[in-house]
Amino acid sequence: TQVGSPSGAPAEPPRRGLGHVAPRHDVEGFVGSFMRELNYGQGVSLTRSSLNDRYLALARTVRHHLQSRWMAALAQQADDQAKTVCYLSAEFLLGRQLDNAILASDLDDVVEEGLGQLGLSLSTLRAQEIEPGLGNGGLGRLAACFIDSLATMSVPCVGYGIRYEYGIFRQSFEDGWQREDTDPWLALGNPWEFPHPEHAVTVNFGGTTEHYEDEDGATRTRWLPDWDVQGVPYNYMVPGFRNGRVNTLRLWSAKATRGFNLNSFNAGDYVDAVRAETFAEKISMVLYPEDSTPQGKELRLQQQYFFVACSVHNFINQVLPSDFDLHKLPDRVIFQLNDTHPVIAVPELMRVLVDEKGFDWDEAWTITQQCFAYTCHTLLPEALEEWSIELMGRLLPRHLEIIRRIDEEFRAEVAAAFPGDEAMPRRMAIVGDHTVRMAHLATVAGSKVNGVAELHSQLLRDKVLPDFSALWPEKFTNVTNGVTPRRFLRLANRNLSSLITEAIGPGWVTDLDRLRELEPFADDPAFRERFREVKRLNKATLARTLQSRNGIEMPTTGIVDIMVKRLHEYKRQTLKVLHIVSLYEGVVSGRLAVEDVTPRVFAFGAKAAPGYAMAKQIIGLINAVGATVNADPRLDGRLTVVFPPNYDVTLAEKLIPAADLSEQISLAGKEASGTGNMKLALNGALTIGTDDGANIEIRRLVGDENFFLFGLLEPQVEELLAKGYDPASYAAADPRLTSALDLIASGAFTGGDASVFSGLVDNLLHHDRFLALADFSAYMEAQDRVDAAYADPEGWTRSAVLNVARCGFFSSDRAMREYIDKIWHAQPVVTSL
Ligand code: 6GP
Repeated sequence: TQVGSPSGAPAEPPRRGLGHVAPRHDVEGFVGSFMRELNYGQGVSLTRSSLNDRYLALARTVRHHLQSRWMAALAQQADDQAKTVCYLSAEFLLGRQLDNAILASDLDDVVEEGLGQLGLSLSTLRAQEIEPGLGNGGLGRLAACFIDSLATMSVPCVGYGIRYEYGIFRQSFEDGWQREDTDPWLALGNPWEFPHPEHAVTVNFGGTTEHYEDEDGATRTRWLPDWDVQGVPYNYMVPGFRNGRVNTLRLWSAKATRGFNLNSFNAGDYVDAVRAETFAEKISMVLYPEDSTPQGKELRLQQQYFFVACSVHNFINQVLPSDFDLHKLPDRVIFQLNDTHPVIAVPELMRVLVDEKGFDWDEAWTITQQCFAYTCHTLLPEALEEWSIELMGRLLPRHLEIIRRIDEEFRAEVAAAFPGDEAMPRRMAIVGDHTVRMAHLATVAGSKVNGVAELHSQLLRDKVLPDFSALWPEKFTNVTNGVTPRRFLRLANRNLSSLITEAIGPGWVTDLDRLRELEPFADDPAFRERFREVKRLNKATLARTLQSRNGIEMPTTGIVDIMVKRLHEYKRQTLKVLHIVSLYEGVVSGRLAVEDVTPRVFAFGAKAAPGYAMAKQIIGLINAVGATVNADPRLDGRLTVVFPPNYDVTLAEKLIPAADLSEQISLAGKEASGTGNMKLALNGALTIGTDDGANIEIRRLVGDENFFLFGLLEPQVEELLAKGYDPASYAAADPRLTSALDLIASGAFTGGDASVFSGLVDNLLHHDRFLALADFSAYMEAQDRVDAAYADPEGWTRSAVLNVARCGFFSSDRAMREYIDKIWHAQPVVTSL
């Protein structure tokens, strides 16, 4: 057997036990190691060191503990010949690494005490870490939760993605309008990655293909590309929770195959000298700031093929032993396609098997179909990626040929299964008139296709891919999303974690169903009082964070009402704004007595895709309404809008534990799952939500009486749209809605300038694609129920405790078990600590 080095490639035969020295797990060992990192890693003395020096030294000291397990895990994985989950994802939204590494290696006390002896504070150093923003939202964060769970469950997994030099843009507000700046997250050094340039992979693009006869007289194809780049792997450690397991996340960075042009340089043409480098490196330069709506950009297809080609090559040629029999590939790997972004891996594996490894087409196709599975994360038709045939042919001519052959054979299969139905093969085609439909390719190639919550999986079968589910009903399945309890409860909410552990012991961290044992405590007044104390502390922490991060004043009394997610019309931040405007309008018009208004803090966090004009308008509106409402003395400080810019994982970890109320108000049938809804419920927030995505499952588990349901159901939405939706009639029917819209349209929030939001109001009155006005009255009524419930602190706390106790199902550990059972059939490996 061969032993993989962390880069995946074997160096020399193993001599087990001689490979590494384990670091000491005590304060003295920690202090010595920290000082060595500071002195000899950073080259500074403690007294002369900067904050960044100290942070880097701390991170490197902590990482020793993971590295030592990482090496052992990789050696063992090669020995075990275990099946590996290769999670292919264009996004991994990791969040900060330091605290998770300390937690995973059980170093909390050692680090606190060690730093204390040196006169340093952990909280100051941890604030120095810049989070890697390598994802847009839910899809990328889910990938990060999944790899955390797989490591914690000792399942061999490699996450494969892109090391974007600039992650999701930095958001700031200028006069309330979103401004985007680059995110130079690598500028101060990144102690969490390990580059392995010696294992760079060459990735080809463009050119043509040619047919030739091999020695056996068979016709084969070769690709004659006309340009290439290199993919350099950067490895990240993915530690399991105190189980000795460390998996790998391998992110690829693009580099020019040849260095700069010395002749041009010597001739003084510096721009030309670096042209090739710039051209190559742009591929991994920046994360597309899109969420759910891809732009048909050539660079995006380059990015997708780039990381997927590197990953397939790495697994087959560098991770597997060199004598591995590729006929057995399905025993050793499953490539999980995180939405359509990595689907070009399907023709790539075919190309590798047929063109490079000499397999017959049919044999290769049988293997390929067993090696892939596809998860869909959306229902918006505009988010199902299609690539123009012209672009695909120009960039990846061999892949287009392969896709065409897969498509032809598939259409023949459909025609045979449904004789006489000519429309069906056309509807199901992978290659349409002008485009290649990546979701169809993924469905044809995947051994399984899954949605991410029950309703989503059902709509995927019934509405998005109905023909496919008629052809292959057994291919379709559901795995409801989950979130990692390590980051989003144990680390983000230490106060609640301690309270839970005190009540039921520490086992819940890796077995979240055990939160059920908290149920009886919901009826214990003393426990409820401590639970409220936890919320109070978390609100105070949030208020301090907002103050120091953005100079924002946040009251700490009243309902903390939180809506955090990407800005999108289907998520309906506008509905939330209409609620706020209506309360405000009620008070200033005298319809509501101010003392009858329940004090609330409305907290938003949301980035809008830079090209999404309406989303940016909505951000402007939230800020304009906030500025007016917060400053109006007639409200007596009862309503406060806070909208800290640049919502990211780090901020989420502060907002979520402080929440009383979780806003999950998407139009029914549009939110595939949601995962923020799970994090908030697990942290003791009650949900006000529609019958959509995972809300449905949350409500079923926590009980109707502990959830504020409102709004149209998915079939009612369909019905209303079919018979013709007239938003203006809804506005006319509810005077509160008329007044709220009038107030916005009047310029009351824009210093009298009525033009600023006239487009937004017009759009609501005349289009309102996501039926915000149709759900307004029901939403207001549900908010009245919220106020009434909050007036009874004991009842509210009881509900909050029950939300925590009953949401253990939403652990990503459970989601991973389901993927393993239904889709991957991988096994955990035994890891010795
Ligand atoms: C998101 C879905 O919008 C969200 O509902 C879900 O919880 C999350 O994926 C994880 O499954 N989808 C995306 O972020 C996306 O880009 C193409 O979909």
